[in-house]
Amino acid sequence: MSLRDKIRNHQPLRGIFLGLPTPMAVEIVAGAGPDFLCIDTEHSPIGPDLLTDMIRACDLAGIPALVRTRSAQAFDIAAALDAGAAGVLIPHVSDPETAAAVVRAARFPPEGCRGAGPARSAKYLRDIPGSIARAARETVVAIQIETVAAVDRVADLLAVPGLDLAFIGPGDLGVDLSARPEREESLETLIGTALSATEAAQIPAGIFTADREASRNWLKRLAFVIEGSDAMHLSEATDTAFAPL
Ligand code: 3PY
Ligand code: MG
Repeated sequence: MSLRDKIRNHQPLRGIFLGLPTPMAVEIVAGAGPDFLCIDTEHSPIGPDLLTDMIRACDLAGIPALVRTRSAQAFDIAAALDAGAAGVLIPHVSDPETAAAVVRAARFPPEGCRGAGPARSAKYLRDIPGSIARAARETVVAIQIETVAAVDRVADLLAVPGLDLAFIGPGDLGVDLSARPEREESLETLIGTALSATEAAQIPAGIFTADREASRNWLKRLAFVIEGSDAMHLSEATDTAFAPL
């Protein structure tokens, strides 16, 4: 079953962000058995060449690769999907116009205007019709709700056709909230507002969390969690292993 179908079926999914710029990180983290991996090009030095090799490593491990794009720009979305990603996670989508542009960039006609070409996803020109049909069935389009503006317009955002997942970024949402002294709600209240809207709109929701216990709790309400990153787990493991004797 494709990752998109699992998301649609609300099958509980746990993934990890990958920011270490090497396919070796994919191989190491894949060994832990995540349901998907999310290669993070927003907060890492992973460029297009390396991105392709890291997606290849995910394919070899049999684990679907999402790519968190550097931006909501069409060329960043096309680069990830052409390289063979199962889907894209777009950071900082705060208005319906941007969400609609993301869907247009990620989907082939008639839903969007993604360009067809001799990419890895199209087996280098050998299978353009097949790749278009596969994309229509399987490409995951996910947006991050991680600004106060996004929560304020969350119902409008989620009304944009073609979205598969709304992913809450508590880190950036908290940073944005703390820069707005006029706003009296807590971070938890904002997250609650966003999640209630996803439930009302019947759009699957996910969230980032740094630790296992929080993840266990979120999975009682949501079916999609990204639990830390490779660098985060490496630092924690190293701190524990190298604690003073
Ligand atoms: C955030 O918390 O801001 C994130 O982007 C996590 O994915
Ligand atoms: Mg963020």
